[in-house]
Amino acid sequence: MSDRITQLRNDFDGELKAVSADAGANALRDRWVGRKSGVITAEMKTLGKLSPEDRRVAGQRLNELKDYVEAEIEKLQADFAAKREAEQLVKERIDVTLPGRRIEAGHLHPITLLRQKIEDIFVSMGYEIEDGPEIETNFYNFDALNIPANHPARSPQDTFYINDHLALRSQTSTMQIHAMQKRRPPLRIAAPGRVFRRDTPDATHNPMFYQVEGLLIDRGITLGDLKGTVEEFVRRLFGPETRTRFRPSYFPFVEPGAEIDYTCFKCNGAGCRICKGSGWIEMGGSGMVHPNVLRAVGIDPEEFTGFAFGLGLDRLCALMYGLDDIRLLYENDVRFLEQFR
Ligand code: FA5
Repeated sequence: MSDRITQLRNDFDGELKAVSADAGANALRDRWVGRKSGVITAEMKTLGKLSPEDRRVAGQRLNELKDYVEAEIEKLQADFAAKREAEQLVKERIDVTLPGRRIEAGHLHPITLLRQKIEDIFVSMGYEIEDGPEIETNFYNFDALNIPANHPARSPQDTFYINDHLALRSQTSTMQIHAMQKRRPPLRIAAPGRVFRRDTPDATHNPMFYQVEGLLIDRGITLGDLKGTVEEFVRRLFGPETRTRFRPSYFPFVEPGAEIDYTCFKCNGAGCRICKGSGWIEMGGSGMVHPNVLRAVGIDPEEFTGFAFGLGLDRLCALMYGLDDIRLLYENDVRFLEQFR
């Protein structure tokens, strides 16, 4: 029996050496000390055939062998676990000296940047910034602005109607009426916002675009004040060299009315691709507020006069950044927008 137990231990040692993974260690334990069919368990069962003295000695040695087998397998499994952990540490090692990954922060849209710049200029000139509804009644869209019943601007071909009485505003001039209803003159407001027209989209037209309205009402305001204010605004936006010119034009809500041009910021008036060789760029409309508009909001045109102007932000933005199509501003292509961070 003694030789047999020595042989068993040698066999176990041989098998132990051949195990190379956790699963192998578990199988080895089942094979040697498994309760049902383990080699040592089976050997224990044969002890009954021995004499009492041999049984005691052999039993003791088999128990020692069992303890040995269990301890060796446990040691092997602990080795495997340590090896696994060491490998994992190498795999997951972090080089803390590497530079971090840059987090992409959001940024403002070019139209928003321009709008903020324009708002800052108006505030520095003593204007208050106003906001107002994008859906308006016919009173704000047309009647109060002295737009006659047969005017083409009222036609469904030009304006987005919601029903007979409501439409999307087609110009920020509607804000003049809200501002004058809210407060009494003297008043100075600038109102940037979105406007909507049934224009066919092309490089310089979009059905939704931005305007900013300026309005000043006080006693004794003249066309000279309008010109001085617009000239100062344009100089603050484009630099001290920029000049403006006024071309007579018609808008129902002003009298007289004028279109505003300014010297091209690119060529300074010499003529270039941006201003199509003319040296001038059109910025928007303006004029002295029509007496009928003042009357519509209960202001006496004999006592107060004022001027208003409305500028298109999209074309301004396109010109400033050298864009050849204003629709780029609304396509939400991040490759385009990322250039403005
Ligand atoms: C007006 O909208 C007047 N409310 C301006 C005004 C205000 C006159 C106060 C007098 C007193 P106009 O329709 O010309 O005017 O538009 C002004 C500017 O809006 C244009 O110069 C242009 O820059 C811009 N604009 C007009 N239509 C579009 C469009 N479809 N897409 C992009 N910009 C446009």
